Amino acid sequence: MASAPTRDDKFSFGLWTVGYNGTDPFGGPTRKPLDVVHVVEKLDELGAYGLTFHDDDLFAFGSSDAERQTQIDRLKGALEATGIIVPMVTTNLFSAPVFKDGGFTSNDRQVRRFALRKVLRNIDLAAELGAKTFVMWGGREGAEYDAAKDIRSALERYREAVNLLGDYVTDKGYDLKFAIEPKPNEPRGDILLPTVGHALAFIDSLERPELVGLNPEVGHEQMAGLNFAAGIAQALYHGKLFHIDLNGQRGIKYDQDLVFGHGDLHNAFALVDLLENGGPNGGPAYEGPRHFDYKPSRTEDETGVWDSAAANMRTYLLLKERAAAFRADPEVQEALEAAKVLELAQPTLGDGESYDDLLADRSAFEDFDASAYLGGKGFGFVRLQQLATEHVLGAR
Ligand SMILES: [Mn+2]
Repeated sequence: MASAPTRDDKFSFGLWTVGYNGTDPFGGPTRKPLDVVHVVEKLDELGAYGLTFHDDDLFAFGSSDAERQTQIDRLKGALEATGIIVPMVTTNLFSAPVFKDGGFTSNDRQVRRFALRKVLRNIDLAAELGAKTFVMWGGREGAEYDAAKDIRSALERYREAVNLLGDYVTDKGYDLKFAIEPKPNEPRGDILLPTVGHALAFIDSLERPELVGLNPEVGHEQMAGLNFAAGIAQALYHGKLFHIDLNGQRGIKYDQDLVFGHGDLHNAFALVDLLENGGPNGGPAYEGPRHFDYKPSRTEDETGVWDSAAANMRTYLLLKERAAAFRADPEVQEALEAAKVLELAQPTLGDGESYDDLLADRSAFEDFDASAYLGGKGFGFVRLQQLATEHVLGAR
């Protein structure tokens, strides 16, 4: 049952994930801080290939240049010693008090200028470390009160910021793309670009849309009651799945950041099936990092931290194995055929057919027996879903 993870699986973890000390709004830390060198060594031991981080995860907000450089050098040493890479870097524009009304979209113009400088500095570091993706999660870009934020101005400032960053990486010649991470709420009452769909429309308005894609997170879409696998399918459809945050969430509530698969397991199965088997020739539809953005529960000690890190990867690989078995099952193939799943790929109009041709086609309307659908012509979608369930449970 599923082999151990290897570098080829492209599993990566945020430094803030395994490094989460258990603090929540109702209680302080339950674990001591983890050193970055130790984290890199443990992730290497567990079979991951990448580490990601916010600037403030590596060196505390307000660090001197010397303190910052010491931490960067320590990280570089650990990367060199292990072969772990940094596929993605992101900037913390949410923890420090200065960002209490956001970074790029704070009502305070001086804060917006400071936020841009913080990000530009971190983009230089991302490029220096060879990261290919720069994630932007605007957790504080939002509001609690409708009168307090002019949403159209806020979106225009967001756009101004991302356009500037696009100019910067282009002028510097950096091989770096941006990935916007939507989230509906928390910490703000309402966050700008709350879902995959909102972010896709925003990206279309940018001066360099080709540089900007998405970093959707399982729990964030599910907090809005949305189907994550379906959102990922649309991101892929628009060529905008630049990165992905895998975790678990149980319904519409606070952001749980559970282990991948410890929430909606059916949707996690559909997601892995899509990522691994949804490509044009049945192969992977997505080639980037399988990045885990989860939080080890505050009930766990350090053993529990590494057990949960390993659980993310193992669950992903088990689902990948189950998805392959699902696709290979002749009964599934027959059920897919009966459900006309493949027929949806066939254009509705014939080659070169016009609306005049359609209007002239009596079989499409006058002679079409729509009444046959009452009591007949079922699709068998439930049978198909049960086959999927049986594969998830290892019963087939
Ligand atoms: Mn989350």
